[in-house]
Amino acid sequence: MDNFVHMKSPTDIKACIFDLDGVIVDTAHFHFLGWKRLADELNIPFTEEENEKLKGVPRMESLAHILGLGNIELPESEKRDLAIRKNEWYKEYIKGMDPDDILPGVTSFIDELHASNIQVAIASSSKNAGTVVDKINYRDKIQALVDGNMVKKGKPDPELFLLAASMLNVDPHFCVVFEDAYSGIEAALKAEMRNIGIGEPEYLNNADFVIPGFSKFSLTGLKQLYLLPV
Ligand code: B16
Ligand code: MG
Repeated sequence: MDNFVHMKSPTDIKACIFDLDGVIVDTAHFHFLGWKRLADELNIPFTEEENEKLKGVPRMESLAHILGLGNIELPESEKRDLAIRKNEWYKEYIKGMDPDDILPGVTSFIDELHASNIQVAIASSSKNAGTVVDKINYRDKIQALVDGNMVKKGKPDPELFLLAASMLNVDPHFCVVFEDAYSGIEAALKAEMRNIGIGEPEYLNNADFVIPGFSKFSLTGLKQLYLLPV
């Protein structure tokens, strides 16, 4: 934790920006299943631990990482075909999703933010983010959605988060990012936003703070972490 950054931070939170896959819903697991299936077909060893490095990372970069594990070099057209296959499997996996798939405590935390006039956005590297948001009926819960179709660079580049802040018309220093991916926390740090890792501290050692999930989390708890008045 870098206290110097926090001391410079404004004493207010005006917006919370949520990652989607692995934070609001457990689609991170479906991404893993898709990549694992592809890696198995290519005889590339690929574990859940290795997959941690791919969380938040855009599709083509994720594929390049997996091919690198197997020392496989392919022409662009073949890489595109493989990425399309993984994406078709992923779309199949998310087909049956509905609001019951929202992770525990997320909606009540977001409702609490709205009640305190804190704006809410989703910023996801995924080009499928809009589909997932529709499946869980979340359009009305957010003031902005930024996805992988809207930016040139995905996480760890800060572009997604900076675009979300500008769509909300909020200075990045007044934003808090919630992320399950190391690459996502990197993006938040580059955007100079406060950030909370969701998951295991072991994998999120770059985050300001790490929590296991939202079931026991509240706005008061968030403010206390940053020593803000409650
Ligand atoms: P797609 P997030 C990220 O979404 C996923 O974590 C990552 O595993 C995936 O490769 C990336 O989106 C691209 O997704 O292939 O659907 O465009 O975590 O930023 O919400
Ligand atoms: Mg994620």
